Amino acid sequence: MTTITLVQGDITRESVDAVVNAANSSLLGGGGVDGAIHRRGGPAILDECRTLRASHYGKGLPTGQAVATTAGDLDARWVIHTVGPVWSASEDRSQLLASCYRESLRVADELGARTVAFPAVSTGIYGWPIDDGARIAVETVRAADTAVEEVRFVLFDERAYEAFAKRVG
Ligand code: AR6
Repeated sequence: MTTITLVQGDITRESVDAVVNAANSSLLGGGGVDGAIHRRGGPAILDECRTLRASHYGKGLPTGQAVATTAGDLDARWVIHTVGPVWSASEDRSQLLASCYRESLRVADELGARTVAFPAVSTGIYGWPIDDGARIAVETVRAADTAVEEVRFVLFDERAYEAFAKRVG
C-alpha cells in the first residue's frame, strides 16, 4: 500500500530514497526542477547523465520514460529523471504524462527505493494545467502496482499544493 503525502517547498531539500527530476530528453539540464537538482546535487549527476547519453540513450530519453542516476550531494540515493510531455491543446498527451509517474515508480522498484519525491511533472515550463496535472499524477500513483511505500508530491507554490490536496482528499 503506497501512502501519498503532500509537501509545499523545494524538492531538492527533501530526504528520500529517490527524487524525481522533471527533465528534458537531452538529460543535460535545464530550468525549473531540473536546474535546481543539478545546482544542489552537484556535477556527479551531470557526469552520469552524459554517460547515459554516450551509451543507452544516444538520442536522448524519450518522453514518458525514466532513468536513474546518483543523487550527488542531495539527501537521497538516486535521482530518477523523467521527461514529461509539453502541453498541447490540440492533442491529448495524458498517457505520456501518466507514463512518467508509472515508469518512475518502476525504476524506483528496480532500485529498491521505498520513499520517492515527485514534482508536478510538466506543469511548469512545459505548460500543463496544474489541476489536470495533479489529477493525472494522483490517479496514476494510486493505480500503480509498486513496492514504494511513500510517494511524496513536493509542490513549489500554494496553487499547486491546493490542486494536489483537492485530489488526495
Ligand atoms: N521544487 C519543487 N517544484 C518545483 C521546483 C523545485 N525546486 N522548481 C519548479 N517547481 P518544471 P516541466 C515546480 O518547469 O514543466 C526544464 O528546463 C514548477 O512550479 O521544472 O516538466 C527541463 O529541463 C512546476 O509546478 O518542469 C525541461 O526542459 C513543476 O515543478 C522542462 O523544464 C514542474 O516545472 C520541463 O518542464
